Amino acid sequence: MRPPSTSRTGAEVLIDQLVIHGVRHLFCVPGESYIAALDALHDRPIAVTVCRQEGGAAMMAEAAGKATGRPGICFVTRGPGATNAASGLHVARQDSTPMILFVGQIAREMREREAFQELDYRAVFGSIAKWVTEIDDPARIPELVSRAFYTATSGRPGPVVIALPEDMLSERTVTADAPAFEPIETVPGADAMEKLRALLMAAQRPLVLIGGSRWSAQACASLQEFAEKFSLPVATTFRRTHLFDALHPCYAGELGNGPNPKLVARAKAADFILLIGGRLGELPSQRYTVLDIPTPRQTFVHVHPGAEELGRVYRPHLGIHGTPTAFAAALGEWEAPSAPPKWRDYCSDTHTEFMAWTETSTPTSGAVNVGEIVVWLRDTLPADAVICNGAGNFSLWVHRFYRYRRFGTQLAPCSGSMGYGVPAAVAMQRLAPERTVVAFAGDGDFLMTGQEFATAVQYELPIVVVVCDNGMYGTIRMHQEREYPGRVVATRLRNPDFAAYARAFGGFGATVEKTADFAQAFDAARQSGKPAILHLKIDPEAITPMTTLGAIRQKALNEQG
Ligand SMILES: Cc1ncc(C[n+]2csc(CCOP(=O)(O)OP(=O)(O)O)c2C)c(N)n1
Ligand SMILES: [Mg+2]
Repeated sequence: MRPPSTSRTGAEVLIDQLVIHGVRHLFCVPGESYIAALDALHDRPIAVTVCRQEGGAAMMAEAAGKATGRPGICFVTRGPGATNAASGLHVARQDSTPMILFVGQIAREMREREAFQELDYRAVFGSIAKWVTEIDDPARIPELVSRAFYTATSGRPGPVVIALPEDMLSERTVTADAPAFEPIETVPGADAMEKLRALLMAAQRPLVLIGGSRWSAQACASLQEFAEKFSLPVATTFRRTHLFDALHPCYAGELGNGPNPKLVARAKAADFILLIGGRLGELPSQRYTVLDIPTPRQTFVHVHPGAEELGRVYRPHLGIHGTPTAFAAALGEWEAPSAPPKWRDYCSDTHTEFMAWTETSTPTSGAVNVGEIVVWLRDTLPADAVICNGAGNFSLWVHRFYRYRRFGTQLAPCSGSMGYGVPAAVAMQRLAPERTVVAFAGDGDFLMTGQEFATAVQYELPIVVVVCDNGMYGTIRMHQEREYPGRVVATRLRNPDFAAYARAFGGFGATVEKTADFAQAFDAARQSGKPAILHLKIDPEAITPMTTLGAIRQKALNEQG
């Protein structure tokens, strides 16, 4: 840390603080508004990833935050840079991910004239971010940046936005650094843990649901041990599948989009639900049908790191304010029950149902079956491979068949944001060059941030992007056929040759027209050592693992009479 007597620019103070807070990577699109901060990065130990669009940069920072539990850092320029970054900021908000977005701002003396690209960031990001501020005085950078790290990581994590007036960054100041932040645990009280045990032991059909953020490999292991001791079925919520080993005999499956109907039935029939870390939002709650609002009919215990989340939607019978990490550690201290719990068979039946649901892909229309490809990858990839994806029906096959086995092997937007897979993969591979990183994307999904493939090429990141091309915004077409059968508007897509796109960017590209050709294409992609795109030609009829587009349309037409 610098002694307080050394004079530095605001930008130098800022970047020194980031180093002190443990930042090793940041993601950005440059702008003249924060050129001084870029200069301060020139000789400081932070790896900079320059991106092609701020939405991609912000999603990369969000993914880094999700993967590490520490704030992902993004730098963008004012007005257009900041508004482009909003897409990644929103993922951080909905997914409870710590993230800090730094935005270059016009010089202080020009404020309130709507100077070039001037925006009022407090107003613009007020309902997305946990906190928005603008730093006027370079001497206060240590204080406000420290607060940003605490705010982004504490309670329910989320995004923070800090605007940096250009002239403030180049002003010299004498100020002392703030020490490194320490994420704060909220530890559940012994009282609450005792009450929980009594409620659990009175149950007949208990179910544990886990989700949200603030987990760790250690917490997942402790929770797994607890589930084992008590023979408890554990389901993960939408896109939090990596929190529990899919092959563990207590795993019940993912309560998400397109879930196993048997799991939904079990959740609805449970007489005791222990929800740890998540909010049970619209998708995992199956459009708010699993728990009644405000008073669930099941005995409902809610454990959440954000005090304001407890009782916000569902009134818990017992609310426990605690981080999943601290709560899992507390569960780890529990003695096993004196006799095998009465729900032991119910637990193993639930796991058997999960295994049957995910064992082999369902038949689909066309020559490429995404489910079979996912099954092949799950049997082939190392256990620590990271699977990334964005939003679209293609992801139904990924989530259903992959069987994530380890903490940190999934990067997917609970917020349902298209375009997430490629930037998440770029960020992950940048953070962990030794790991295998695969991104699944739809044809619509891919081109929302597909230009970040150039970032993968620039940094020589050998990600493999699997583009599931069905020539449409399939999810929306599915809804269209359901609600307005046969009336297709704005969902057809005329696509480029995605393999040629990859090659044009300097990567590896291959087209896959039959399921059986995938393995060879994947191996060739890995052997090339380059970022790769595998372009899968999907029959548009193959709209979900369960049905075809034609069947959906016919059903809707029949219903209309
Ligand atoms: C940023 C964003 N814009 C729009 C949507 C609405 N939306 C959800 S899925 C979808 C279509 C996805 O198409 P594609 O990526 O081709 O996947 P498919 O459903 O065809 O498999 C759209 C437009 C969204 N979720 N996110
Ligand atoms: Mg599509």
